[in-house]
Amino acid sequence: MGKISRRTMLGATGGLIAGGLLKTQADALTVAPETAGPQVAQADPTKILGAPTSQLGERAPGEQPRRVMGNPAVAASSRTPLEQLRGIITPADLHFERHHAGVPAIDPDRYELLIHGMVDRPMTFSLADLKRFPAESRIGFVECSGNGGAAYSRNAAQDRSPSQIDGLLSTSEWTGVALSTLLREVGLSSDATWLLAEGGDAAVMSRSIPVEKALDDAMIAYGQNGEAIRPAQGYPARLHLPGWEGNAQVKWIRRLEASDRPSMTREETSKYTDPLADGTARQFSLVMDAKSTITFPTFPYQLPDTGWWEIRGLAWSGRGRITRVDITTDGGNTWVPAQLQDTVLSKCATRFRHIWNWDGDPALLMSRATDETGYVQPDLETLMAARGPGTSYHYNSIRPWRVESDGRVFFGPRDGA
Ligand SMILES: Nc1nc2c(c(=O)[nH]1)N[C@H]1C(S)=C(S)[C@@H](COP(=O)(O)O)O[C@H]1N2
Ligand SMILES: [Mo]
Repeated sequence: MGKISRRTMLGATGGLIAGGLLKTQADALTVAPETAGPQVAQADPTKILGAPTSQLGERAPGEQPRRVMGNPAVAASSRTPLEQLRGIITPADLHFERHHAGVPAIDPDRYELLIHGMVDRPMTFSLADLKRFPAESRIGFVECSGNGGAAYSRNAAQDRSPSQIDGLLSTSEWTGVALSTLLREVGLSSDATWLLAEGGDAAVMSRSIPVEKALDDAMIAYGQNGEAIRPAQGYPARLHLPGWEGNAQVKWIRRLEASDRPSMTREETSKYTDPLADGTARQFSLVMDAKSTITFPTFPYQLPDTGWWEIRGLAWSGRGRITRVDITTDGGNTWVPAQLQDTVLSKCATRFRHIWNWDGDPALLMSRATDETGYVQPDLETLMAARGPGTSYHYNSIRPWRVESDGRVFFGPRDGA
């Protein structure tokens, strides 16, 4: 890095004025580009007037993160590029998508949410009605309970990035009306114990939600990161259930029916149940267990150099706050606490960091999350012993990332294979 002296600084500024580059306001206007948008990078940006203001901002030309997806024609999901993001918030246009029958186009003026069943006053709410109630905002993650399936194997593919493994996870600030507010409005019966939540898409996605959760922190959300919720996230309104599996957070929500039993829909009988090692299956495993993954350094990155590197990652739990994340750089022989980035929120992605001096030897990096209930993220063997080999949901085992001596990073504990 070259040294900057006060003299050269003054010289640069002096040159701009002495060269008479911008003499008048009119000159300034002629050099200003007509529209905003990606600008050709200038060798010396101090020598030319910058782009004017615009109505809609754009990303820098060299910063164009994209959702990770397979064949776009048939893909029913796209993943958040976790390793390309900073902090905890997912930009709305990079929020992962999972839909079972496409993204419906819903006219916000004709949208209605019906709440009926075991209530005193069945009612429909327009979008304007929903917005008129006292609003609340909370930052929380949504994670598909199928997230991480690629890691649930002793022979998992090694050329996988964090987003390819765990990219069905995103965090937004959700704004809407507390579901408890709407249930008070309709006079929910004290005998009601479940709500059937139904979406207005071609899948007519339907899930049974315990009233306890509905009255606790459930929200009918119409806002995402400060603007209207995106079509892929459920425009004009979705059910947000902080910390619970993505599937139950019904998008494009059009109906809630109060009942004294679960409806046993397809999504909670044939799907979204977890086979267990003893041959039975568990149902309504709605809470997301604590989980974490390193997002740097990870595949496909290659560390160019030995020395100091900051290990970075995300941890989250559906039960509350993350209280600690431990890091190992020697394959689990020693664990040390990572630094958690303030502010740590309940049922929200939490950023962790750990400074590491890489000596050039092969290293096995892992992170292990603990939440405020004392729950500790299990390793793969422990999880497999509980769940058995069958395909399932809720794959939250510790993610190992292997650094080879040439600096390349791969998923999984073993090399070669
Ligand atoms: N109506 C409806 N709601 C739905 C779905 C759907 O297909 N239709 N998919 C569910 C699944 S499986 C997940 S993981 C989350 C994904 O939410 P997102 O696309 O906003 O990330 O929405 C859930 N809500
Ligand atoms: Mo999902």
